[in-house]
Amino acid sequence: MSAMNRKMIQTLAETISKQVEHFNKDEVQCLIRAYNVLLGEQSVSGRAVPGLDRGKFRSILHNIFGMTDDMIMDGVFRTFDKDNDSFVSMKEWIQGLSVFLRGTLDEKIKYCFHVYDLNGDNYVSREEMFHMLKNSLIRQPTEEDPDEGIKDLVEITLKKMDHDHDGRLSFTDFEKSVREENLLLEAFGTCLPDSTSIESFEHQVFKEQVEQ
Ligand SMILES: [Ca+2]
Ligand SMILES: [Ca+2]
Repeated sequence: MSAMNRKMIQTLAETISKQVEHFNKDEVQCLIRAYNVLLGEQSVSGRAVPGLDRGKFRSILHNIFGMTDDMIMDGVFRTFDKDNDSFVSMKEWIQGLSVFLRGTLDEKIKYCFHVYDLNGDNYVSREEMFHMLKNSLIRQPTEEDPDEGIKDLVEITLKKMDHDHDGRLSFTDFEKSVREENLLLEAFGTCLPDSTSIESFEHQVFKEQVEQ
């Protein structure tokens, strides 16, 4: 497997930077290099791989961005993997990071909704809310039926967010709720990085730009 040369990276960065909102050409070059390093670690066998697989991607989310919730990390993977081929390609990586690191509120609302819609039917159902909240809350060992508390929380959340009262959240319900109350953006689990991890990731990846 030959390393990509400088010229190739420049050409690629030129193309990709036109397709992403929040990175300039130099930043895209840095992100391509970082991607190749991460991918290189994966292809120890010497065979070319079509992208970052789920396991590798999850370890990046965990190690770099401090995520721990498997269900949420799978959702983030699904959201990055736009063509649904079970790999995050270079372009998907850069487009995904554009929202993940620097997205506008609009972009983040779409992103979070997609993460939370576990089965991809364009609704966040009672069951999906239950699974995610159950996963993210620490249970009280003294409670007789700990699921009851989570069921109550699902109903409270629905009451607040289900504007058309059909017992599930459509994108419109979700968007409206988050606009009214921004804290609801990550209502069902942390799926965006905090500012400290964004800063340290960007610092590490983009510092090469300065050193060159
Ligand atoms: Ca893909
Ligand atoms: Ca769903």
